[in-house]
Amino acid sequence: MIPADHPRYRSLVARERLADAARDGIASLEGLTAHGRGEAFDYLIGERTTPSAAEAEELAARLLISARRPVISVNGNTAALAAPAIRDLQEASGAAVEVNLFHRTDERIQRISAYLSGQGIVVLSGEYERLVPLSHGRGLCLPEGIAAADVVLVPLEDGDRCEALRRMGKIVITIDLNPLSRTARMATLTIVDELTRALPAMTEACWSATPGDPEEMALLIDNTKFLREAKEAMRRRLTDALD
Ligand code: PTJ
Repeated sequence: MIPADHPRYRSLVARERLADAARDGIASLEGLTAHGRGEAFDYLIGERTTPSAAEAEELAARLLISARRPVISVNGNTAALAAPAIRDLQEASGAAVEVNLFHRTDERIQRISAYLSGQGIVVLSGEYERLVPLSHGRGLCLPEGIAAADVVLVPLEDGDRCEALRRMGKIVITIDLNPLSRTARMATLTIVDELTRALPAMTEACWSATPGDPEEMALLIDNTKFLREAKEAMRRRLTDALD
């Protein structure tokens, strides 16, 4: 039992949730280490949403509500940490939700889909096909889901798939606390913020955003600006810590 007045309460609860999800076969064991990397970068950015990330979240919301076929790709960590927030974002954006895993087994796909459905999320189902040009499990996706999407949100992603989706002509939005990662550099738009802060901010923005042409919006996005601002925020925190 984690005491609510513990100074690291939020972080301890997230860890406990992920550990439980790993025991239940939802999160992968590798997902636990990926979370640790995310926490380290969150420390560096001050465990807050920077103004630059807030701007990226608004842009992402606008892309999602403007898309012809928006899809949210959900992996084990995202399901474990943020199922209610995914449900709210699905409602606000009208996006389809596809379970898509790096450490892929049919059993995990089933377990995560059942868990998300139980949380009120409408989850795509069907026969996965190798429609993303990648040799590992992430090449498999749903013809009516990621394969047909024009805008894909891929939180906590791996760089290869992000790059492959871009090569397929899709607009790719990621949420990744590491602004140096390949994913962060390959995406059309990177939100450098913690998943459970970013998703509710996007949902709120969806309700008030005005739709436009996603292709035109994407052309105007300067993702390197968002990455530079995140790195600058981290550098400032480290510099201040030296004083
Ligand atoms: O469930 P699976 O099998 O699909 O596997 C999921 C993981 C996350 C294990 C898989 O996609 C993976 O290995 O991802 P990476 O390559 O470790 O990338 C995850 C990125 O997300 C890293 O750059 C982390 O810093 C970042 N990250 C981790 N936790 C969070 C995060 N970013 C935002 N919020 C978080 N909570």
